[in-house]
Amino acid sequence: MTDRDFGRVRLGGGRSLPSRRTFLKTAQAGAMSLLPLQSARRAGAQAPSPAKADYSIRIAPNSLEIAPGKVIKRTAYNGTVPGPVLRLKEGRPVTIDVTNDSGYPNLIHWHGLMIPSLQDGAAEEGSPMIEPGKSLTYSYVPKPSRTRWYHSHAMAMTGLNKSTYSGEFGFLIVEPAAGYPGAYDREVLLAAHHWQGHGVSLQDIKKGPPPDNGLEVMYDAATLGDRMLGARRTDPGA
Ligand SMILES: [Cu+2]
Repeated sequence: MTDRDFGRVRLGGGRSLPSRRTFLKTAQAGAMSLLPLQSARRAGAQAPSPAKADYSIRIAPNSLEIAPGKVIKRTAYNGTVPGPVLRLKEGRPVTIDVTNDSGYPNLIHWHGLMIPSLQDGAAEEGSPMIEPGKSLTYSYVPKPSRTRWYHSHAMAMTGLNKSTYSGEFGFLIVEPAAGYPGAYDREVLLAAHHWQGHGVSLQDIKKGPPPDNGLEVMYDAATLGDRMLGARRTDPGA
């Protein structure tokens, strides 16, 4: 990790977590930068609005009919599961606004990227949580290239109707700086997912005392894309 890799996390409500690099710059500027800010505040001036992010993601609940009469509740990114495809370029800085309307503390993890901990979207690595109703801007330089995914890193624990259980994930593609190394005709992105998980003990699903009493998760439905697997086709002649 180098200084160049440090980005900045902006929290909704004007709070800011400066990176080491930003902090050093601010410290060097010293009182020179503080004075105009205080003057502006006294005058009631508004802080300049931050530049528009490259991507915006809103985490919010919605529902989807995955088969006739079969409606699932989910928590989607911009209303869809998987969320919007994020197609980034290796080495090109990106900013992503995330608004948390999921109803619980949340954050997004950018899976498999070598980026600073503050931007990584994993609380156990030091990334900040986004409280309900708040926003945060992630800013980092994506690397290395590969097809990956981004997903909630909120701990669902026994709440099997939140976080990745409820559909908070999407494709994260980091294109190589030098272009694609291979040739293909078409790119198809398919996401499989299980829905409506509920915990069952092995005693519930096996006859007799099980070798252990671990808690298993069972699901009511599975989808490929937006379609439920095993749903009866309704078109005539099927
Ligand atoms: Cu991950």
